Amino acid sequence: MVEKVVVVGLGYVGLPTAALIADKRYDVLGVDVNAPLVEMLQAGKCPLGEAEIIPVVERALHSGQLRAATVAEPADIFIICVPTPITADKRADLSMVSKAAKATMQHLRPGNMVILESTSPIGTTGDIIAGAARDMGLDPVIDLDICYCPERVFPGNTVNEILKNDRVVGGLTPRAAMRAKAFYESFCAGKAFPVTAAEAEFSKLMENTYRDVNIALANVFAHIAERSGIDVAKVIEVANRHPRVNVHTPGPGVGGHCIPVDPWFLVESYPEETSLIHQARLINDAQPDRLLKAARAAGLEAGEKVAILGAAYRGNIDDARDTPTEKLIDALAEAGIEWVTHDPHVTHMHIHSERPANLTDDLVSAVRGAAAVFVMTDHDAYKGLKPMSFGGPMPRLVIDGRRLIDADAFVASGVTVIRVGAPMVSAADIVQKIPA
Ligand code: SAJ
Repeated sequence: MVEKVVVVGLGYVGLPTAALIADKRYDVLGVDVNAPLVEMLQAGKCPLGEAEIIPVVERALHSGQLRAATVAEPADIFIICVPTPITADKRADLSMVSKAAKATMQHLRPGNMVILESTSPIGTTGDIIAGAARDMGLDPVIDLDICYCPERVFPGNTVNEILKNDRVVGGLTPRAAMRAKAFYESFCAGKAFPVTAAEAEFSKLMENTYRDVNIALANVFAHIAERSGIDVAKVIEVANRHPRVNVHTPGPGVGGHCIPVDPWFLVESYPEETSLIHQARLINDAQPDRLLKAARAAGLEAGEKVAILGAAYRGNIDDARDTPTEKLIDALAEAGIEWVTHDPHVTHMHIHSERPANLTDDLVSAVRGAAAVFVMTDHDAYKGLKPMSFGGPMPRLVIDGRRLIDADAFVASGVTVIRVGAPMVSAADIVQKIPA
């Protein structure tokens, strides 16, 4: 018998997951409260821009194995993939999980499996999902198999990551965990590791917090290097030759919908145990402001214009959610400096403060008249960037948050270059180094 799966939440994770499950000949219904999105899917079109996702989603839609609707239906398996953002005061906002749980529960029957994939504080599956089941008169342990199975998707490589990564499958009961393991292994090549739901919730938060703290450590190493006149990149390269060392890459801050958010879930629930995690968050969040302070110290003034290269939070993707560029824009606005943002991939960007991003995909017009250029995203388009790409008069300053540009060429063109984790270099420094 073909099992029916309902996926609630058709975003960056839910939609490709639904399509890949449909590809394995499950009967899949994707549900989302966003009516225009559902209409687009009903018309056979994929709303996501990632090249590998589009054919998978459109094939699933055209075959009829994947349908889309704004309301759920009875099914065998329910997967909840809705966002779990943080509030302005850094608390987990689980309202969408609660709403999705309630909407799902109306269709639940004994024997169903319910899986939460959204990143959540420890205990959420037991509290919210099992709680909603109880409210419907179902016993969450006897009548249902309730699980927490976190996604591990790296945007830009979504399809591969869903299909190939190992999974952690947490059950409220051992039976639920083993059922989830069989389900994920039926459409993923990766292995699924059964644990409890709380262990799986903690694992997801641990994975992303591990990354955030390591990036913060790399940023602190960069600060030390800037103070001591040493190039951190060179030191990281040799330090990483140690077999048990893997220093991460310092940068302009940490963006995306996960890493800057998830550690706060631990900080909120365990304030006394998480001073290291809290501090790492603050260090990473302060990076854009640090770059601006360095530029101000090098002479950037209020009333001047700057160009920001990169809106995306990471290289070669069109995703600008919680990007460090947003924090830079806010800091620029507060300093009375004007900005234009260039990005070859991002076409729209939501800024919480509602400030305009002034986005363009034309590099020459973006840098025209700019006193300084900030490199914020590691897009391939910026690798080895040379002065001639600016096509006109040079800015006084380039602040390279990603260590991407051809710094020597810019300095040779009279530009002062500030790089994360390296001493500032100006044309005057080079002249001084020329032996008499
Ligand atoms: N970054 C650095 N230095 C580094 C690595 C990253 O500054 O050494 C920055 C990036 O530029 C970016 C931010 O950190 O702004 C986050 O980037 P990321 O490479 O950690 O990628 P995400 O946020 O797209 O994906 C992460 C992944 N988690 C881990 O690698 C532990 C992914 O597997 C998760 O599925 C995803 O979070 C998620 O959805 O939770």
